[in-house]
Amino acid sequence: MSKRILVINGPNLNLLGIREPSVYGTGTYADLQSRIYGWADELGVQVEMFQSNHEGSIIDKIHEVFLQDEADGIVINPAGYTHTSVAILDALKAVKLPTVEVHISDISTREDFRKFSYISLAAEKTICGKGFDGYREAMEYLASKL
Ligand code: CA2
Repeated sequence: MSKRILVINGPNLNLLGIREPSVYGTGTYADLQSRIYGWADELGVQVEMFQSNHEGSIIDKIHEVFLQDEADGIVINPAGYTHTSVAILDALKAVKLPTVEVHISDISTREDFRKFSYISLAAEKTICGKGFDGYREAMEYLASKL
């Protein structure tokens, strides 16, 4: 059976392409979805995409795929929760699914408050500053590892 990857995008990423194109590019969330589904076909993996603006919904989704055995690995861009959420970190540590963290921008060269990521403490790998292609790199990593 082909491997199953859950791609989670956090708050405000549904607005991609609408504001801040100099930071996040001009592609919309729908563009990101179609690229990710295309990469999944190329890599021979199944992908589910989930976006939420709510911390608890993201935690519930992580629990759900673990408890119902619906994913073999997780790609997550926690957006603003990257820098605040011990609760998402705890959820990822609890389920122990191989996780890759992705950021469209390079958080290491932006404001100081973006330099620390709670999520990195649970992620096997963090990919920053590669735009949408960072998601592909994360999917390739999980596809070759799983
Ligand atoms: O670079 C990334 O992918 C981030 O995770 C994006 C988050 C930011 O809080 C992180 O520090 C880095 C913000 C996503 C907000 O997305 C927007 C989309 C359109 C317009 C405005 C914001």
